[in-house]
Amino acid sequence: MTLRSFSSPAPSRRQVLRMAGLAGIGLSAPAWADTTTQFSPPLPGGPNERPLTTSYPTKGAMILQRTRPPLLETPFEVFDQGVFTPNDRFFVRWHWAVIPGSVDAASFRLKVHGHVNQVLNLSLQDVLALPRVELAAVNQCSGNSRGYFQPRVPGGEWGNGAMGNARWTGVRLRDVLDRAGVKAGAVQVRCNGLDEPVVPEGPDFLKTLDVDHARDGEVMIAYAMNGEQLPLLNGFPLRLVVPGWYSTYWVKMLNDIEVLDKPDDQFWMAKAYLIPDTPGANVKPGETGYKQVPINRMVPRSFITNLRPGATVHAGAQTLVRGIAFGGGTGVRQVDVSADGGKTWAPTQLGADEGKYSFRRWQATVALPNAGQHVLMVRCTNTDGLVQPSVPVWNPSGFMQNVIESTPVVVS
Ligand SMILES: Nc1nc2c(c(=O)[nH]1)N[C@H]1C(S)=C(S)[C@@H](COP(=O)(O)O)O[C@H]1N2
Ligand SMILES: [Mo]
Repeated sequence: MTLRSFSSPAPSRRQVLRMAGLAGIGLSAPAWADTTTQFSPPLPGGPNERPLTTSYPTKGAMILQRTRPPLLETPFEVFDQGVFTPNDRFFVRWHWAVIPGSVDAASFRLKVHGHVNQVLNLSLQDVLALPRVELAAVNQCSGNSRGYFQPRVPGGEWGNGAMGNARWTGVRLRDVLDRAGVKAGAVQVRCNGLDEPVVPEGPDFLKTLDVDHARDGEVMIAYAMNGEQLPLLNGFPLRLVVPGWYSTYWVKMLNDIEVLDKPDDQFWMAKAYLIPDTPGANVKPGETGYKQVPINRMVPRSFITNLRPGATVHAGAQTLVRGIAFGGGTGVRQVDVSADGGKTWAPTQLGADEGKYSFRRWQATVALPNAGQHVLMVRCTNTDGLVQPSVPVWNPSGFMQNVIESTPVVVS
């Protein structure tokens, strides 16, 4: 467990006002003319070109996946720069396009209601006054890498950049629930944000955790990432952080928490974000009749970040290979590399441990004595002993991909 309480004073009134000011930016749809001329690498089923955009507020160059609602992917080279993903390059994903263009920090309220002793209407000051906790955790979309699924599946066709790692600061969800007083018989906790469906019949985006999970002391309501307020597009002023779980549960612009006395049966829990209840969430294309469960904990992944597919390296030299790994629902035990297409593996050296839910850097040197085509591979084993599969994951929603990545290189 890496949660550490802080005794430093709560942010000053000036800081809170600055939060309000910075959030007052508009969310205009980007003009296509603003996209730069750089493109991200093609996906197997297309498109061959995904433009970079710089026209979203508080964001640097991002791969434009969709404009309404905004889906922005982190260009992969960003992951080579450090273990934390900068806020201005952190990916963005929303389900509905009605997203407030500004949030007033002074009048914002977080409501806690339902199966509780006392309804709460907390101001940001009230939230900031609760014990402060900090935790590094990977935020990864369930559909990260969906664009590589073959056969192709519908959905946001992400490359590998629908993930990011940040140091989150906030308060325990448990502490907020305890202030309201959860009544006996409560079973789940449902979270809602300020965004809304574009049509009245559309199901509002709501996500729900079991009450024991919500009260585990790790699930937090974050008001800062990497030491700064949340960018509006990443959920200003408050978002849920559910360490080790896919980011569909990490509700942004969180303003409503409802304690339920029966299991949530609304669309986003009962119909969407279900995975096959099979090992690794795998099924065969066309297969039917399997049981489904809500997606939950992440699985281990690892990536080479300093060599792009097709990179040229010098024959005979010791080649530095480095990257990132994460254990998913738990920490990284080991990261191995292979320079012979997976026949033999060698351990890598792990970087600083930022906590079990964080990215972990790794590096190794590999000898590539012979000229020609080679395939480098990297494989993470987590502290539960779970290891990445050598065969790609497949399911009709394109969730939970974590195949061992292959990076072809040319030795010359
Ligand atoms: N309010 C709200 N929160 C949300 C969503 C949403 O549509 N609305 N999408 C979820 C999904 S599926 C993802 S992948 C993450 C993305 O978080 P990010 O945009 O901060 O990277 O937000 C989650 N939280
Ligand atoms: Mo997602």
